[in-house]
Amino acid sequence: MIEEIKKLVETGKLKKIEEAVQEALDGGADPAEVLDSMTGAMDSVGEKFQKNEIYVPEMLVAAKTMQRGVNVLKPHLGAGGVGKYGKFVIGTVAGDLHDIGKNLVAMMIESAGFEVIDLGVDVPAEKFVETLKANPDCKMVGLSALLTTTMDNMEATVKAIKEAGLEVTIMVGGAPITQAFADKIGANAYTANAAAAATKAKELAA
Ligand code: B1M
Repeated sequence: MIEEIKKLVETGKLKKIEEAVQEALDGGADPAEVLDSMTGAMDSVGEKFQKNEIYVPEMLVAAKTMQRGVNVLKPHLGAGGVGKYGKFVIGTVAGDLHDIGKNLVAMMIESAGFEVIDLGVDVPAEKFVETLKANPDCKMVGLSALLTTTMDNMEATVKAIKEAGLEVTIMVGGAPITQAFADKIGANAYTANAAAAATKAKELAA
């Protein structure tokens, strides 16, 4: 079943994914394992794209298929006391339209007990600053980037937040981001995946 879910995402079978995920859950599959299979599918989609075996439209359908699968999974990925750790602003940095990973991070952080303010994708540095100023009780912000070309915009966003004098904890992540890059740009924390981001956010908020 797990293998079938992976294949459905890889091949963008939009109409079949919800039923397949539901069936797997009903059959006792571990929700985290189902999520891993879909994430793995996106990795192989990325590899095929790189080899010119598929193109942007196929990549997009695979992404939509995964989103639908994640929606079925969402209620099963754990829930905490909403907002007990305060607010958490999150967004994908300017120039970057990738949001599956960011959405997963937002979901896990919300489940961990934060009130999430999701600014979406292609978020200019000024929008992060503006939102944090409008929410002075918010002490944490998360930036996501999936393109090597938008890593600079992540750096510029960190700089803008600091220059605005905002005392917030800045968390960063996304496929091309590393601990070394996070250190270089002055972010407070880097995590490699959504579950680790939620654990780290709780740790830093405590
Ligand atoms: Co794009 N794309 N894409 N794409 N795409 C990549 C990223 C790429 C690696 C594919 C490849 O070539 N192998 C490549 C980037 C190469 C590079 O920069 N070196 C690439 C490219 C080139 C492009 C375009 C330029 C293609 C084009 O138009 N020619 C274009 C750029 C558009 C833009 O952003 N301006 C583009 C477009 C797209 C689509 C729109 C078609 C679609 C995105 C749809 C969407 O997101 N709604 C898409 C997709 C689907 C991908 C791949 C295949 C999958 C991404 C994904 O969703 N992964 C991707 C290849 C890959 O990553 N293997 C690729 C699953 C997701 C769960 O993982 O997002 O990594 P991820 O998130 C993880 C962690 O990174 C981490 O936790 C998440 C969950 O555990 N994480 C954080 C993420 N944010 C975090 C924040 C944190 C902490 C952890 O703290 C705050």
